[in-house]
Amino acid sequence: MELASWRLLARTMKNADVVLEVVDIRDPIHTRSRRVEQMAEAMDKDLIIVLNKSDLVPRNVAEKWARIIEGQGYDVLYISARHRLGTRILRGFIKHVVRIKPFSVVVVGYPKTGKSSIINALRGRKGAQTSPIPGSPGYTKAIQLLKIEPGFYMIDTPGVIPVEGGWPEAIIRGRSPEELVDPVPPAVALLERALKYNPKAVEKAYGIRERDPMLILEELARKRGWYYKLSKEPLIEEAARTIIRDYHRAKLLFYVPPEEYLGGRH
Ligand SMILES: Nc1nc2c(ncn2[C@@H]2O[C@H](COP(=O)(O)OP(=O)(O)OP(=O)(O)O)[C@@H](O)[C@H]2O)c(=O)[nH]1
Ligand SMILES: [Mg+2]
Repeated sequence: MELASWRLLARTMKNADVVLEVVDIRDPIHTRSRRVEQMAEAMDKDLIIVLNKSDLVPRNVAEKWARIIEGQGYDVLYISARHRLGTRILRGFIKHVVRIKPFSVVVVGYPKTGKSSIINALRGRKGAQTSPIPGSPGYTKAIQLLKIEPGFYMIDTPGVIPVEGGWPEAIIRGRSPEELVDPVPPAVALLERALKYNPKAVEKAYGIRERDPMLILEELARKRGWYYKLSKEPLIEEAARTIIRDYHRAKLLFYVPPEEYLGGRH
C-alpha cells in the first residue's frame, strides 16, 4: 500500500501551477479533503475540484453537487473519466484558469477517485497507471509527470488519506479489502448507506432481500459457500470484503444525495 506523504505532496503542490482535487461524486462529503484544499489556499494556488465518476449518478445529481461546491466559492466540474464525458471541457477549463505556458497541474485526492484515469483521459492515451482490479491497493506508487500536450503537464500522485478522513471511506480506500484486518465494520457501514440511499441496491447486486447488514453478510457468505472450516459458521469476513470490492467497482451501487448535504446531516 502506497499513500502519498503529506510533506512530499506539499512540495509537489508548491511546484505546480494548478491543483486539481479529484472527488468521487458518489460521496463528495466523505471523499473531499479539506486539508488538500487548505494547503492549496495557503499556497495561493488555483484549485479546481473535479467530481469524477459522474456516469454512476443521474445528471441532475451531478449538477446539484457542482452547484453546492460552486456556492462555497470553488471552481468545480463533473466528469466521467471512464466515459470521457466532460474531459474536453476540463482541458479547456484548466487552460482558461492558468493562462501561462508551460504549466503543470498536480492531481491530488483520496485513493481510487480516478486521478490517473483522468490524466489518461486528457492525454487520450494511457501513461498513468490505473488499478486494473477495482479496490486493489493504492495503485499509483510514485509521483509521475505526464505530458498532455506541448507546454501542458500533469503530475499524478498516489492517493492521500486526510487525517480527518471520513468513515468508512478513509478505511476502505486506504487499504485493499484483502489487507483489512477487520473488514466487517466498514462493510456494515457501506451496507447501511446502500440500504438508506438505494433500497434496491443489495437485492440487485446479490438477490438478497434481507435488510439487516450482519444478516446480509451471513446470507452472502452462505450463498457463495464461504464457511469457517471448523465451526461451519458463515465466513462473514469474506462476504464483507466482497461488499467493499463491489462498492469500488460500483456493482453495489448507491450515491449520497445532495439533499443530505443541504440538510446539514453530514
Ligand atoms: N465508473 C467509473 N469508474 C471510474 C472512473 N474513473 C476511474 N474509475 C475506476 O476507478 C478505479 C480507480 O481509478 P484510478 O484512476 O486508478 O484511481 P486513482 O485515484 O489514480 O487511484 P490511486 O492511484 O490508487 O490513488 C479504477 O477501477 C477505474 O476504472 C469513472 O469516471 N467512472
Ligand atoms: Mg492513480
